[in-house]
Amino acid sequence: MTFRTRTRTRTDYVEDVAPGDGALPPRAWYASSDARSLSLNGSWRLRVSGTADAEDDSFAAQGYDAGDWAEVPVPGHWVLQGHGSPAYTNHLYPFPVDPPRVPTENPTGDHLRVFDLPADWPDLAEGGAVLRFDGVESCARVWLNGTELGTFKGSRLPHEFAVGHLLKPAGNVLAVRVHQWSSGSYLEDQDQWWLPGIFRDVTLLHRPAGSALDFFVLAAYDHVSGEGTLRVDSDVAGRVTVPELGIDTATGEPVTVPVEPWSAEVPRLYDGVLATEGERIPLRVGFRTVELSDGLIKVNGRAVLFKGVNRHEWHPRHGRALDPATMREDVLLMKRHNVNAVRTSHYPPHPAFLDLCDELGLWVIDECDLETHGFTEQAWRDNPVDDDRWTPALLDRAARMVERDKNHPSVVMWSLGNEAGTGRGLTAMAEWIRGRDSSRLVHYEGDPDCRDTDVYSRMYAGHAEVERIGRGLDGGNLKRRRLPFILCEYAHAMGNGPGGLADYQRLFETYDRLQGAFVWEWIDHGIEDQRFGYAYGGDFGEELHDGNFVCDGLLFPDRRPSPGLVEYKKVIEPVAVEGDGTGGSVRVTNKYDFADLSALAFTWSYEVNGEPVESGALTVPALAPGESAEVKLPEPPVATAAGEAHWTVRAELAADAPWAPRGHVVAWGQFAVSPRRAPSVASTARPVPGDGLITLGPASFDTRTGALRAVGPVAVDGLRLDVWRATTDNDDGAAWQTDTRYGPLWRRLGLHRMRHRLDAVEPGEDALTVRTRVAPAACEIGLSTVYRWTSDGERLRLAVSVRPEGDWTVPLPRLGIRFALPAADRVQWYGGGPGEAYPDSRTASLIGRWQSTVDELQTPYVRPQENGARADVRWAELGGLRIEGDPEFFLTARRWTTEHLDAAAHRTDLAPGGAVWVNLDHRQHGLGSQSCGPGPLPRYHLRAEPAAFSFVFSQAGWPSPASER
Ligand code: IPT
Repeated sequence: MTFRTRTRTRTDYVEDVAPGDGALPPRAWYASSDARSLSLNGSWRLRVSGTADAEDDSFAAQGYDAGDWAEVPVPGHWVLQGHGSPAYTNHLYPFPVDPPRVPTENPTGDHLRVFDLPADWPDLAEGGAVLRFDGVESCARVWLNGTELGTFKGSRLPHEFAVGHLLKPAGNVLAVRVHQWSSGSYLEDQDQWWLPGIFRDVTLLHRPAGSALDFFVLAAYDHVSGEGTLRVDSDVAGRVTVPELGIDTATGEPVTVPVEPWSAEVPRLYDGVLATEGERIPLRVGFRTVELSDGLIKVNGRAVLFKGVNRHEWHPRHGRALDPATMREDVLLMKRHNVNAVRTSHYPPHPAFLDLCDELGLWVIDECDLETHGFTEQAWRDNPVDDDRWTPALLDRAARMVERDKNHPSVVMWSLGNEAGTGRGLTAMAEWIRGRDSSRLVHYEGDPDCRDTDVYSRMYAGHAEVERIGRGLDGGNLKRRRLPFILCEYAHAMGNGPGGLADYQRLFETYDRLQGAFVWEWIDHGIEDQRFGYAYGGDFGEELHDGNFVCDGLLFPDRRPSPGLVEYKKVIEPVAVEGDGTGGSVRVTNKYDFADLSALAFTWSYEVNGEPVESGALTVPALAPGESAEVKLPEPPVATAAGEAHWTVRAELAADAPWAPRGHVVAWGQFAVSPRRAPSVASTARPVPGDGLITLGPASFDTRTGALRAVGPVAVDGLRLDVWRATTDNDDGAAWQTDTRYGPLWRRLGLHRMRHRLDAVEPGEDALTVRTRVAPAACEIGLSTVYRWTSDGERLRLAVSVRPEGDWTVPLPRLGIRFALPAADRVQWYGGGPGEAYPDSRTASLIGRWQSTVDELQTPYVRPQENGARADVRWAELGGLRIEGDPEFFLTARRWTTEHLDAAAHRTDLAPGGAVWVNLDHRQHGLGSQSCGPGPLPRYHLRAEPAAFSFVFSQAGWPSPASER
C-alpha cells in the first residue's frame, strides 16, 4: 500500500472528455442473498474548497486528521447541507461554454469516511470486494487506504471499484474528492438544480470466490402459446431455479413453460434464484415481450396506451438523495392516480425505484443521463453528441444504464437522453444498445427524422398537430411515417394547470398511432426554505436562473397532489362509465390494455340536491380489455320532482391491492337525472331611499354610489364587477412562446387596473339600478356594466349585465363579481368539488355537497397565482351569507385580495388581511399549458361578449355570522 505524494494536485481528469479510469466494467445491479455487504451511508467528514486544486490530496492518506471538518450525512448534496448554495437553470450552462473546459471556481468536496469491517465479514483472503457508488455529481476521484482507485463521471450512474486487496479489518479510510464541475457537466444539462455531492448509496460488497459478475435475465412471453421462455446469461455459470414454474436449469439454457405474463396492469413476478458456486442471487422474473409490430408498440401482442408522467427524483430537503420510503410513495401515488407509465426524466433513477416499478406495475422508459441542451444557444455548434472525442463518454453512459437496469421487466424502452441535438455519438449509443439488448425499443425525442429510434416522440405538440399525427398526415420521412407516436412530454404542469388533458386523451383513445403521453412533470422541485416556504431559481442569488420553471409538477414539493394530478387521474381512468342519467342504464367500458374488470366492485348512489339518498352495489360483468356493457341501474329511489337528481357510479377496488386499499375509487361517472330549478325572487320589495342609505328588502346601499353595504346583519364591502385574475404561469407563458400569450397582453391593456365609472344610481319602482362603465386607463375598450337589484323582502337578487364596448382583441381572464366580507371561515356549497376546477380542467369535479374552510380552499402553488375556484356552484354559504347562482358559478374565497395574490412571489408573501375576499365568477378563461406548451383551446377562451348572470343573496342558516367572528 503506497501513497504517492505529489507536489501539485492532479486535476487533469476533471476536464478530460474520457469518462474516467479505474472502474470495473458496468454490470447488473443486484443484491445477493448470501454475500455480505456493508452500507457506507451515514456520517462522513466533509471539507469544501473553492477550486479543484485548492487542497492537495494528502487527506486521502491513512492517519489524516479530519477532526475539524464538517460532518454531513451521505447520501446528500453539500449545497443542501449548509455548504454553498444550490443553483437552478433550465437549459443554460451556468458557466462559459468552452467544452470540455470548466471554470476555475469549481466547488470541490473532499469526503472522508473511516470504517471497520463487521466482525463476521468473511476472511479477507477469500474472495474480493467491490466498492459501489450509485450516484455522485459530477466527477469523483477515489482512494481507499491511501491508494487511488480511479476517477469517474456520469452522475446518475453506478461506478464500482475492486477493493478486496486493499481492505483491512478495521480503520479503512475511504476518501472521495467530488468536483461540482467537470467535462461531464456538459453532458448533464438537464432542467434541474445543480446539486453536487455523493447523493446515492455507497456500498461495500463482498465478492466470494465463484460469485456472479454480470447476468442478463431474458424472460419473453409468447402471447399465442401462452408460454414464457426464460434464459439467464451469466458471466459465471450457475443454475437458475424458479420453483413455482418447476424451472431448474443451467445458465445460458432457455426453458419454455406456460406462464402468466407481466404487465404494468398485472405485474406478475416469479421468484427465482441464480446460484453460482459462490453466491445466490434472488431474481424477480417478469415474462413479457416488447415489440414494434404493425407500426405499434406492443407488449405481449397488444398495443399499449401510456398514461405517463416524467419523474425527476426530488425531495424538498434532500434534493435528489431519495430514501426508499419516498420512492415507494411516488410509485403508490402514481398507481393511485391511474398513472401506468414513467419516463425517468432525464437519467436512470435510483435502482430501487425500478424494483418498485416491477413489483407494483409501471411501464418505464429508462432515460440515459445525457442532455446537452445549452448548445442550442449556439445552434448546436460543438455539441458533444456530434463530436467523436466524446463518443466514449456517451457509450460509457449508455452501457452503465443498460447493464445496470437490464433485468427489470418494467423497463420497456431505453431512451438515449433528452434535448441533446443529433449526431454520430447518439447513433453510436443507439447501435450499441440495440446490439446489447434487442428485447426493448429505443426512444429519443430530439431527432425529427427518427434516425436512431423506434418511436416517433415529441414534446408539447398542440392538440391539432397531435390529431394530424394520429391521422398520419404529419409528413416526415418514410421511416417516421411508419412509427408509432408518443408525447414524451406534454401538459406542462407548472402552477395552476395543466388545462386540456381531457382533449388530448380523447385523441389518444381515437387514433391507434397515438400511444399515449407523459405529463411534464411529476413533482415541483421546490426547496424547503424558512424565508419562502419553498425556494426556486433565483432565491439563492444565482446570476443566471429560470425562476419557478423548476416548479412544474403534479405534486407539490411535499408530495401533496395538486389539482392537476386529481384531474389527470380522472382523465386517464381505466374504466369509462357513461350514460345520460335518464335511460335507466349506464355503459361501462374496460379501457385497460390487459386486465379485466374482476378486481373492481361497482357501486351506485342516487343524490338529490347533492345529498345521497340511497346507494347500493352494481353488478358489472368482468369485461375483457376493450369490451363494453350496458348495465341496468335500479329504479330511482325518489320521484324526480324532489329536486335536482344525479346518479353517481363508482368503480372501486374490490379487495386490497398492493398499492391501495379495498374501496379505493379507480373511476367514476355522474349523470344528471333531473335539472336544477333556478332560484327565483319576486320583485315585490321597493327601494327606499333614507338618510345616506337606500334599503331594499334585507339590503342597504350607499345612496350616492349605489354600493351594497349589507345583507341583513352581514356587512358587504366593495362589491363590483371583476375581470382580473392573478395570472397563472400558463397565462404568462414562456418567453420563447411564439403564440399569443394572454397574461402579458392583459397586463399591457391594463385589465389588472380597471376603473369603475359610476354613471347612474336609479332607485325605481321594483329595482335599484346602478349603471357603470368599467375600463382601463389609456384604452378605448370598456365594459358597460349594469347592476340591477331586486328583492322579495327577504332575499336579494343581483342581475349583472355586461356589454363590451370597443374592439376587444383579447379574451377576459375572468368575468364575475367580487366583494369582501368582514369574516368567514367555514364554507359549504352545492356544486363541483371537492377541489378546484377551471374550464379546461374540470372533469374531476364531482357535483355534490361540500364543506371546507377559507384556508383549505386555497391551492398552495409554490409561486402564488389564481387558484381555488370551485366550479358549477349552485349555492354556497359563508360568512353568514347564502349565495345562489343563476346560472351556476365559480366560487373563490381568500383572505387576501387578487392584487396581493398577483404580487406575491412565494407563499410566505401572503398574509391574511382583515377580510375575506369572495369572487363569484360567471366564467373563467381556460388554463392551457402555455408555460411550455400550447395555450387553452379556443373553446375555453372567455370571449368578451355580452353576458348576463345573477345571484341571490340571503342570510345563511349556516354558519351563523356570529359564529364566524
Ligand atoms: C423540455 C425539457 O425536456 C424538460 O427537461 C423541461 O425543461 C421542460 O421542457 C420544461 O419544463 S424542453 C422545452 C424547451 C420544450
